[in-house]
Amino acid sequence: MVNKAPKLVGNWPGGIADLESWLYDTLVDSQFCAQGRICKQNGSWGVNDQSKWKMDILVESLPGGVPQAYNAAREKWMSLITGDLPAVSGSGITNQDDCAMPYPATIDDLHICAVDKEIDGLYGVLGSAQPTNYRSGTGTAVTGNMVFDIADIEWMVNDGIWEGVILHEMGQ
Ligand SMILES: [Ca+2]
Repeated sequence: MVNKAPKLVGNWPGGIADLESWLYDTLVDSQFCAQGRICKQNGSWGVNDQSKWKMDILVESLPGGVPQAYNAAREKWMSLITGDLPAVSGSGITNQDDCAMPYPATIDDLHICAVDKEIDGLYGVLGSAQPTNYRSGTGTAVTGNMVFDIADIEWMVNDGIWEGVILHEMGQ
């Protein structure tokens, strides 16, 4: 959980605007989506790529959300994490996350569901994130769930900290 904290801005070497230059996988529309939401996923979602550590994301935004920022944060994490982990069968995971899309058949290497919700209005709580499933043995995260307060997204975008906050929460 994060509260409004200007110090978040300075936590990311290179600056938040530089994140756009990391992008190499665009977002596409998801097949399943709750009414009134904008649902996106990375183009390589569900693909088993053993050449690198990969994060798959579902972003289920409300109007006013900024799904592209999640992809920028995702690719920043992918650039920071080296190696590869064993893929995990998504059908073996029984606890559902907050997303309308089900898990992919293959999770390689980490699957994150990010949704916008009404939480507590402007400021206060901005969002929260937690791992929801782990690999047996190594204990590395397989799935995670992120929630952001739709009331806070506009000012975070305007202040230039939105991507930084997502990055911070993905690291939880
Ligand atoms: Ca809030």
